[in-house]
Amino acid sequence: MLKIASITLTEINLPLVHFFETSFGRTYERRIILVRVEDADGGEGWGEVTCGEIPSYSEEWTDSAWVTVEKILAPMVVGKTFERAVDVWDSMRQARGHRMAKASIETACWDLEAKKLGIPLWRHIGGVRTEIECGVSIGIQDTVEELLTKIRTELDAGYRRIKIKISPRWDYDVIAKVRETFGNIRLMGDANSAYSLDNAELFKRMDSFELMMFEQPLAFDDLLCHSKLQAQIKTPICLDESIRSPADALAAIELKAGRIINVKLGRVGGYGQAKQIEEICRNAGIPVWCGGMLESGIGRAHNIAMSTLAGFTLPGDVSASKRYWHEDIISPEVEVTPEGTIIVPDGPGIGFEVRRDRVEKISVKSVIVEE
Ligand code: OSB
Ligand code: MG
Repeated sequence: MLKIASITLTEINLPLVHFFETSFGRTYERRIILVRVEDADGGEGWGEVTCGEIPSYSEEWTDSAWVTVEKILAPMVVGKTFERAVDVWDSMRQARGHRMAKASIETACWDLEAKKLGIPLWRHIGGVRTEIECGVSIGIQDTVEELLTKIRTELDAGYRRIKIKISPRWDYDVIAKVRETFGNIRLMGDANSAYSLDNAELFKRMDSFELMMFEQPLAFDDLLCHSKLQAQIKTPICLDESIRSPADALAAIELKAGRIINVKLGRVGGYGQAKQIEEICRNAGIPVWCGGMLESGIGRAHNIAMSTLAGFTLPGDVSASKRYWHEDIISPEVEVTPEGTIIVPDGPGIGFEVRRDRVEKISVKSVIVEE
């Protein structure tokens, strides 16, 4: 049983070790909202809003999420008693959308619940593995040479698959060069909706690269077009932005809009929704994997937990803290083995300690919502 006494929001600013460029643009510094839930017994749980700094990947962004959590969602949860963390989702049903904002509270409540039970979160959500496979997502670079150097570094570190971002000015020739340089590595491309069905011929030509998948080639709200493209190409399409709910997953599967799904805790609204999507996909024979949103250690810890669910059979965008930050906000930092895996921590809850001193140092504002 959880009685939520308060929810604290803290915005931290964290510069990335290296800028991250997608078809939407470049990010140099993250503005991340951390959420701490405290219950009546003084127990705590941590979550993170995974939205970006501008509403390009989704409608949510840092400042919109802040007011949504503070003014709308936290008041729906604070002061309430929940039988189980999975019930928290329902208490926010009056608010439509804003799934990343909702997930920050929901995932924090799961961490709180697992800590109260004294068990690791990954076990609590029903995870089945103690080690997860890691891949990396590499942004668009200034030159192809820089991209090749980065890929070399990540392969040497042991990562099990390489994802590169693609866009109309960074696609066929770049992939050709990567294939020519590294041969038959496990490689995929993420377009973040940069193309339209008019580009079908290009995708047919890119079938020859035998990529593991093309991630989200077309518009975020257009399953029908993805199904038309998938019917014309051999390479599996993986949906990211398009899948926000279990209903979206069911529709995508029925429409044959893709053959793989990337699950992000924030995008779908937390563990309750993610577990439903994982089950739908597992029953339909659709592999899923854990996507990333350049999270701080808190969001990353949640991604590690989610990746232990049975349906997560492909390497995720879950990589070491040091690829993103000079210094993370959790202890220990997330490390990847030379075999390209993360050993899932066995402590209670997310299994990493939040460094409160460091969070305070990089905090730009904080607010507490209580009864
Ligand atoms: O599309 O998967 C994406 C980062 C921000 C927004 C969207 C995406 C990404 C990534 C990075 O690909 C994944 C990561 O390393 O966290
Ligand atoms: Mg993506």
